[in-house]
Amino acid sequence: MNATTVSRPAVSPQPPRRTRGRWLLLAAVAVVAAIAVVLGVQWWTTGVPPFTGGYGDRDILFDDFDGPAGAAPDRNVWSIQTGAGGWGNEELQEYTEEAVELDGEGNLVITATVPADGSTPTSGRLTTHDKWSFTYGRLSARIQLPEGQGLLPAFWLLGDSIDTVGWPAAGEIDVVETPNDTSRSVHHLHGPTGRTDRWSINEGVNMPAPLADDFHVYTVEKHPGRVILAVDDRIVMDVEEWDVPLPGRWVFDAPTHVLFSLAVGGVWPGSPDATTPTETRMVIDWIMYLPEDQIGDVPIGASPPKGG
Ligand SMILES: [Ca+2]
Repeated sequence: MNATTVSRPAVSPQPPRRTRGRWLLLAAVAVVAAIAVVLGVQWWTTGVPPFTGGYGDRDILFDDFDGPAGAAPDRNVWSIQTGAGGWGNEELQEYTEEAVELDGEGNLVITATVPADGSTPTSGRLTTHDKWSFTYGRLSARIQLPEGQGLLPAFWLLGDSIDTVGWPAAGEIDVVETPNDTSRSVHHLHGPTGRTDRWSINEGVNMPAPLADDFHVYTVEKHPGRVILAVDDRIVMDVEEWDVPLPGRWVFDAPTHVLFSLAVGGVWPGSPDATTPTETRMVIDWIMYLPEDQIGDVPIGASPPKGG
């Protein structure tokens, strides 16, 4: 063996200053990129824009729908959605601005008009999307539902991520729907299975009297891994994350916004017929949100304290 002396270049214990600066810059860029990716993924999957802290949850939403007859509901909270085209369910109506208005007596009214001559029905749909949403807590609305062949009134929630991940990945909670008649209330949760498929949990509950006869309080409560629905003080659905059929995913621990709609026709209720009234009204007296920590002893289905 030949003992050779390998001459190595002198290695300084620290990289030269310029190299170190470059590494620091690279590291900083990597950290910023990682944060951007995390925030972007969060925005994409939950619909919550970064740095907003998840709008909604800390705010009490209460709308008594006071205002002059014919006025639109508060534009800071509500957007009226318009248009025809079936809305994904082959619905017949065209949603118009005029179909959604305050009645001057403290109610928000959606009017469905089904012309006897068979021309296009008109109706209304409104949402809090991009204006108000909540992740956890209790949301209630006092509503007098309409009924009639081909009518589908609904109080429902969609995940705020609907614009990015689409349906059913964003999740849908149907607090109450009553296709055609109101002797029975129908309730659904819809979520994603795989990339495009959906899971559904459905409940139909017979009512002692038609819901259309009077106002009732419809409630959704969202807690981590749990959704509860109620008609007045009666719990009609109580679903936990574990109840979702595998490989379905639970997507409700994320912000959801509110929709009220009165659809006409379509794949579920079927078309209106000669028995359908020319004009029907879905009347909403109030909507109220309580954050989780303020539910306390307030019984489910309770009305808000009046006055003020
Ligand atoms: Ca009211």
